[in-house]
Amino acid sequence: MNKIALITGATSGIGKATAYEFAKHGISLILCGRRQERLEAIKNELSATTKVYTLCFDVRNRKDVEQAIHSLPDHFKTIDILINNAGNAHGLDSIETGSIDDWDAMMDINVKGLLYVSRAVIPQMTERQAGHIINIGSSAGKEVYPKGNVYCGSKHAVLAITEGMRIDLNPYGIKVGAVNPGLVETEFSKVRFKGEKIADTVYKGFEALQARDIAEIIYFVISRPKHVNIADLLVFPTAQANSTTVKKTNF
Ligand code: NDP
Ligand code: 8X3
Repeated sequence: MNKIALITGATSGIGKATAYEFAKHGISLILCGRRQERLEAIKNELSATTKVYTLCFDVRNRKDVEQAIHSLPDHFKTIDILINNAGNAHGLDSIETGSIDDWDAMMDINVKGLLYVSRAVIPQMTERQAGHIINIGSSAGKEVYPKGNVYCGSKHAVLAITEGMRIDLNPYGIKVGAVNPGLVETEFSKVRFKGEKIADTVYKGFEALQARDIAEIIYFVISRPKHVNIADLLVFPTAQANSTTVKKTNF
């Protein structure tokens, strides 16, 4: 596929798996994240398969986002596909004891970071009247679970923003949609629980989704014919029925 995709959060989990999946299909890649050494390692691996450019920045920093996108060389400036994936949960606490730093991180990264990147990338799409944006939401954007409060709020916001983008970008023929996974075994819980032991138990006792499952779905979404836009997609592991119902065996 002769296209260029920009993926945020490409150093780990769903974003990294999407980079490998897209590379298989010959899509040129702009890979973003804060961990430069990981970006370099992925670039080294994938450069044999496709063209790769890396951008190291924190999506929370509006100036850095703008500078990074504007610094792209001419042959990477035409971004056909934007995967807004960077994000995490920080903490799992009841609202009355929640950490305000965690709340700031989730709103700044999952919501404002997604907006900063989108605002920097969209104008070249509207100019060309072409493009495809996929926002990685979550089952947490459809259903609130105990102690999920602010993370769920950030993902509900991602879904509202996705709908707003689809309406506003409709005159330009730009596709916009959300992919909303349930439990995916990535570094997500290590980040949420700040390296505490409980993170190791989250995906135990059932077969969780893997990052490559979501990457394959994202490739399916971006490879539909021009007239087909998958607007919203919810995917659970078979063992999961909703945010609070997961069939687990003892472990
Ligand atoms: P990972 O922790 O494995 O990956 C998160 C990615 O986001 C990393 O590449 C990280 O890169 C990047 N990132 C985090 N903070 C920032 C920041 N401030 N600036 C730039 N990049 C940042 O988790 P997942 O792959 O699971 O998460 C990817 C997305 O999927 C998130 O939006 C998450 O909410 C969503 N999701 C995850 C689910 C799950 O169960 N795992 C389920 C549903 C949705 P770096 O640290 O290098 O900056
Ligand atoms: C990640 C899924 O259920 O851990 O968005 O919040 S969950």
